[in-house]
Amino acid sequence: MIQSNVVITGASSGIGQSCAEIFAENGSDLVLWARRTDKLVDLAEALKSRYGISVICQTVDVRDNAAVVSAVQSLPKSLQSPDVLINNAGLSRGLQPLQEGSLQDWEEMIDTNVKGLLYVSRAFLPGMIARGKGLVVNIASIAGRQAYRGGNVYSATKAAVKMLSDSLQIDLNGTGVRTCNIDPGLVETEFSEVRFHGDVERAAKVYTGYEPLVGRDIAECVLFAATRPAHVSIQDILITPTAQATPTVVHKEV
Ligand code: NDP
Ligand code: 8X3
Repeated sequence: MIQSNVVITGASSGIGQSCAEIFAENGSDLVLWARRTDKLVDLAEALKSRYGISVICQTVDVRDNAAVVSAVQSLPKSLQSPDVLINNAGLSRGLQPLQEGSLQDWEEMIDTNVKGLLYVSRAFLPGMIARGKGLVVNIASIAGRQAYRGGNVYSATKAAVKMLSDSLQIDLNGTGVRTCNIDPGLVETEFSEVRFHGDVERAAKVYTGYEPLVGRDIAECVLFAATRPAHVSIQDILITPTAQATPTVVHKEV
């Protein structure tokens, strides 16, 4: 059991939901953010009754800095400087070559994955630094390490996340606040359904012919980083399915 409070962005599905579950199992109190309030509330009710923890749900679009700041300010003081902040909210849209890309898709990815992560970090970090402890986890991606066909803007946002994680290592050095960057490969979540604008069949094909990661695999990495002793910093994790070597080299049984 760990005594901590944990803020998770993008907790309404996938990796964020798994993080909520694993920290709840370990006795942490939670602050859950996403846009889909109904999903957050259902998850919160289940976790509260199963584990007796406290959960605050906040409907926040991380692209809206005013909403981010106001959500943080409305939290009880102790939760404004959490033990763990998980910057997980993010998405990809489309897989077209750059020359055919949709500006709307690009803006949504950049505003969420990069600017949203910055807004959330800017709002929570001063409190965490004042406490002199805490962990920021940034969920980046293998896509930020290597380009693949059609990944262009999504990959660029995740390379930006990785660079922001590296920058935080330096900016937070000496403050007691740690940073962990996690680069997952293929994880079966709502990710591909969102990427393909609701095309469920196309999304399902991304995860067939091999055993993909599940949200829990990533949540276990986050929990591991969060439960190291204070002198240990897990800076960087690359985690893929065993069948995946690079973003595009994936061994599939057909
Ligand atoms: P999901 O689509 O299942 O979850 C994405 C989460 O982000 C949802 O809870 C969604 O909630 C939230 N979200 C999206 N946009 C916003 C927004 N503007 N404001 C607040 N919340 C938002 O996908 P994953 O769980 O897979 O994705 C989680 C993270 O992991 C993302 O950053 C993704 O890029 C990254 N990742 C995923 C991989 C994969 O293969 N699945 C691999 C590598 C990285 P709601 O819609 O309710 O707002
Ligand atoms: C998600 C993994 O390879 O589909 O970040 O881009 S990938």
